Amino acid sequence: MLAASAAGLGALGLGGLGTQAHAQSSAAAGAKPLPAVAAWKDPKAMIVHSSNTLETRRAAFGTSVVTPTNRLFVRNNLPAPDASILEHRDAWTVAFEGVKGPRSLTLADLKTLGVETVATVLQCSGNGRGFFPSKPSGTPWQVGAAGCVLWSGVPLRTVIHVLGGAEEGMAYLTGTGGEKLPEGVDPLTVMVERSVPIKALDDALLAWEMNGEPLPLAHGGPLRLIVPGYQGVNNVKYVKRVALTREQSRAGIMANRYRMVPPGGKGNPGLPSVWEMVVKSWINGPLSEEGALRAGWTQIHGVAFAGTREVRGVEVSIDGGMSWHQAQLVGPNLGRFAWRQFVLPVQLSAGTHVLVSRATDAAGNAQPRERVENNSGYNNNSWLDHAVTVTVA
Ligand SMILES: Nc1nc2c(c(=O)[nH]1)N[C@H]1C(S)=C(S)[C@@H](COP(=O)(O)O)O[C@H]1N2
Ligand SMILES: [Mo]
Repeated sequence: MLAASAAGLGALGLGGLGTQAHAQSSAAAGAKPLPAVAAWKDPKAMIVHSSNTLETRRAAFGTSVVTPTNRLFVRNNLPAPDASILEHRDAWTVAFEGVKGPRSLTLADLKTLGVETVATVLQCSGNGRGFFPSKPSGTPWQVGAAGCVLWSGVPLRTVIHVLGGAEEGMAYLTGTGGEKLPEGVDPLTVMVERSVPIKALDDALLAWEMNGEPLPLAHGGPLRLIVPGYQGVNNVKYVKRVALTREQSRAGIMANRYRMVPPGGKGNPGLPSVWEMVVKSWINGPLSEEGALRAGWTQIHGVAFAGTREVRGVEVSIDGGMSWHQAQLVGPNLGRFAWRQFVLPVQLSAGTHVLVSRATDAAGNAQPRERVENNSGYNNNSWLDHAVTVTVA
């Protein structure tokens, strides 16, 4: 019986499944070391761009929905605060402003108000920047400045309600990060303070837990503002102030940076900010960069998400986008802010194949073939840029 099934597997060309993982670990051998704040990450799963920028390898996303915390990317604009801020998590204090009863609350206070869990895609707006031929400055992320995370905390709308509700005329929700700012520079040029339209209050969470564990420092512990469906930068870590405001923050990270600046232009508050994420997908396997694949059946798989919208479907092409096949979404569905894994079983013949995926959201928006050119390489959802070329022996 055993012998028969082993022979069957051989006939299916399943002999070489171990090759990829092996080649991956040797590729990581010469890489930069993990920074202290993220020393606990899985080194084989990460690309270390710098001490403040770690990317998940394309081969490391797996086919489950949730991205394990030790494989999730890290992006810090400023060095993370001292680890001592986690010694007394419940004593962490947040100032609430722009409400009828403004005051500070501790994390212990917040924990008495409510608990909810939401799955969201956390993605840096520069994810896919590495595919821009214009080589914008900034980390050349490919696909790995993203992950799907379970966050637990109190809904922000509950806190605002307890504090008497919003003051009249407030248009934005503004979060401020708790980093210690370098001396001798204008705070506005370095502080992490982001504003999002106040409608984000419907879904926003103040989270103290991710993937079932207390928030690690690298991901914003002890407390983080989660704005489901919005680009990573809006999800302020070590949040120390939450304000409902009439205007957007004047901090450089809001006013001039993280804007969709046409090529050659300059950032200014009149240009679109990187807020809601756009429909996007990419293939995570099979990959042949670590050795040729065997001809025969394979399961093409990847991830798809659409910001605040549900993914309606994903099509996959094995000929670079000339013909398309409907992929199957793989469960469980963790809600419209999470990503969906998709799979398409195909038979690949010997030769070179260009695999691409194209997602469509619930409103009918399909992922475009081309990226939108912009100075900083934001919001890249071009299906062509995310193509995977595989060699089959
Ligand atoms: N306080 C604070 N929050 C922050 C940042 C930061 O530097 N400081 N970086 C932002 C950016 S640009 C991204 S992409 C995400 C990255 O989240 P992660 O490091 O948990 O993956 O956090 C956002 N929130
Ligand atoms: Mo980011």
